[in-house]
Amino acid sequence: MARAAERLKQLINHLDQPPASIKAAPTSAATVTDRGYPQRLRYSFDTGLLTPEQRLFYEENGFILIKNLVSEEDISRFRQEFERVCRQQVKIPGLLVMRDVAIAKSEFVPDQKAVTKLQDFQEDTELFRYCKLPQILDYVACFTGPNIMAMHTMLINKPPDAGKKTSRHPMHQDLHYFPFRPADRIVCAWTAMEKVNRQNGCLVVLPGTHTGTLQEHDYPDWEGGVNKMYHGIRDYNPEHSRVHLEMEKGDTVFFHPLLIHGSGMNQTQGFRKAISCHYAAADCYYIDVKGTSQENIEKEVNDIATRKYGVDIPFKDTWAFRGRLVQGERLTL
Ligand SMILES: O=C(O)CCC(=O)C(=O)O
Repeated sequence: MARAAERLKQLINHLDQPPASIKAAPTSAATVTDRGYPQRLRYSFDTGLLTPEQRLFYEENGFILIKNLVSEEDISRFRQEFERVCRQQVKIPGLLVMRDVAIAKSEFVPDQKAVTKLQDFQEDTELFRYCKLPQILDYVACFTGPNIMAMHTMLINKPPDAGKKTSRHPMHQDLHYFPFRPADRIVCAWTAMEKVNRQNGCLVVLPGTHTGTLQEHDYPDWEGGVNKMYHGIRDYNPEHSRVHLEMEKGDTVFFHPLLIHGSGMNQTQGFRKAISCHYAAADCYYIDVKGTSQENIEKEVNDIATRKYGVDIPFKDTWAFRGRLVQGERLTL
């Protein structure tokens, strides 16, 4: 076994390319040799952290789960900060507080609808500490390279479902939301803030779908209603194999922005919390989404930005404005 791993490591070292040529290489992770190994590793870099097996797993599946990466103490500090935000004890510039369409039962503020998500917490020093945790960034660099921007931050608080199934998150690809590329240099880190399982609505992923293309997204036609900005893929193969990512508190999954994923209904009485950040290589570039399937999300984000700031802000500027350098040098993003 050890010899096989060593041989695989040599093979990977041999096949690895510097970042510039990897970006340009017209390869596919689906190309395999007769030994079953990818000929070229497209989705990750050898920084010395991931084992050859872990890299191959990500190449083939589009995600990798790392156990016990974030400490109890950090998670409890993030929880406390979340609670302070919900109780409106702090006011964070730019923070978007999203509430469930159907659930009028809040954890901390009883007369309010449940907070389902905090988005854009880049100005909250305590929550943003998550995005800068060295042990997270060490893994992120395996997918982005050394210059890293934190582009999109969320604390997701899936409430107990009130019977309308609104706590579900439809199957989607995160790239739908992003006007920057290349997709392979973007990665999401998602950390369970408590035990997550099928009962409380863990993440569900369709392994290998990161090798596909960006699909059309829109609001699903759900009877009980859909939360704001929860777009889903219009059409995907329901027969595709699925993995339910059951995780312990502190476990972290890293996944590719084309990986089709979502999460189920929360059938428990507790709120299911997770904290996450999308990172991108600082030398990613913005694209114009006019005329593409992303026009609908561009319009929705622009409307929110106009309401919030009272001026028209181009889609890519809403990202440039929220993005923060967390390692290395800020380049094109
Ligand atoms: O945490 C969840 O339930 C799903 C989160 C997610 O996929 C997203 O917000 O893009």
